[in-house]
Amino acid sequence: MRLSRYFLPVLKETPAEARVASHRLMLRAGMIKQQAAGIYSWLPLGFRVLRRIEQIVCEEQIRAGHIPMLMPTIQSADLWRESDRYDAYGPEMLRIQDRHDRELLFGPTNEEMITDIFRTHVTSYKNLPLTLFHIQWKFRDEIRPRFGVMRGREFFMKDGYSFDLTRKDAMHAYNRHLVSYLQTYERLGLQAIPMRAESGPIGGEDTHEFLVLADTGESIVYYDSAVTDIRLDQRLIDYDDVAQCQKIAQDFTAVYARTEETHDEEKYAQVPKDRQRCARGIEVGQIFYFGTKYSKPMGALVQTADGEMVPVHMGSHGIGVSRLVGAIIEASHDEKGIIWPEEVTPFHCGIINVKQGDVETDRLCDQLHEGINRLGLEALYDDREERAGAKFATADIIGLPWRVTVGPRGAKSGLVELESRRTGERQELLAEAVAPRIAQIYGVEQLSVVDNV
Ligand code: 5CA
Repeated sequence: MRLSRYFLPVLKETPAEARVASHRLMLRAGMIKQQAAGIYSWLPLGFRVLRRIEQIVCEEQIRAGHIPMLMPTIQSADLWRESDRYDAYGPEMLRIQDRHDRELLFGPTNEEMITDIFRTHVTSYKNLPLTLFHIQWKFRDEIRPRFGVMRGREFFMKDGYSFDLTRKDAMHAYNRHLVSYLQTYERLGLQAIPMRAESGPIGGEDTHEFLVLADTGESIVYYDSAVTDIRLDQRLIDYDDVAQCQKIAQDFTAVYARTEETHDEEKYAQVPKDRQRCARGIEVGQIFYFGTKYSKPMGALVQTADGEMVPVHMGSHGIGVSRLVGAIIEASHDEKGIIWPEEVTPFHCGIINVKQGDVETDRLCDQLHEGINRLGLEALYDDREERAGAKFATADIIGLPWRVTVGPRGAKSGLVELESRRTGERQELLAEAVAPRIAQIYGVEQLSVVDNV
């Protein structure tokens, strides 16, 4: 992509309203534009990152055996009356009336709708276990939308709903989600810690939030520092293996880690003093088991092997996809700008032409650009008639992990410079070696799981 033909409205000034790094950098890097409090347009660069995160979240759900679908954003109030949540949800719910005065709402979550789909089509234990998920926009009329996309009113969420015959089976769905979430965050370059939490309006007794530690996080958390040393051995996970998922979930959840709302001073006192930590974190996901809270009142019954009709056991499991964009930036930036992890970067690399108009330099840049494209990778080629300094500043803000700099001196002998945004390490190499090197860094031969759906 040639920057001269792209849409990248980078801001020179730091916007006054942005108080945390991710919000500031997303505005400065031309990723988002606020349209109303907590409501944003995703400009092309931001949209690319959002899509990449969505893709990874989707792939990991499919890997865990969960099935993608799509439900609408607008829901009928009557459905929420069946579960008794229409009034209970309060002012956070955006209520809408259509031209026939029918009551609708912009969905803040989808437990009722998925239960309705389930009761319409599933009647037997033979169809269980089942987990359906979608990745869709939600609206919650938050009293204090802030920090950009981190606490929006309109936000993008992966929400999955599990259906099982028994509580025991439902606990496997819970553990399976816990493990798949750890895997997802790890792929995104984040360490997220599962912490015992409160269930709020979703309901249920068992619930864990996933927190990324960050000074700018909105949640206060207490934990035993040993929890940050536990590692997932990614290659060995078999999501159908009940005992294995349970073991991994237990390894993580047995260590003290709780949000402020569920913090227990007595239990915390048993953690060795030198391992006690109180910190702030960003909640990037939450899993719930709430049994028959929705299936009972809404009549989502299944027949058991004995012919008995019983309400199905349910859980719901959410990942804050748009919030993750902010969380990743909070975890990965420096004073100059964003530093994208390779897994979610909007472009694989940048090409900087330090002397636009110089025949040799232009030609080499064109060659590089095409060579990278040909391997199925995407480069953002800064071909603007701008000073080199301005191009470097833009590159620093938008934070592509790899940058190829092409100048007239090197161009004479076919040499360019490859620089890592994270370490600042530079390496001079022949222009024809660049595309294969970038391909190697990204392991382009890997196939995406979603291609097989
Ligand atoms: N139905 C359940 C799970 S499917 C549910 O709605 N869970 S939730 O309320 O915990 O939301 C799931 C995730 O969405 C949260 O962990 C958080 O990462 C994200 N989220 C929630 N509210 C907002 C918001 N106002 N702005 C951005 N992300 C949000």
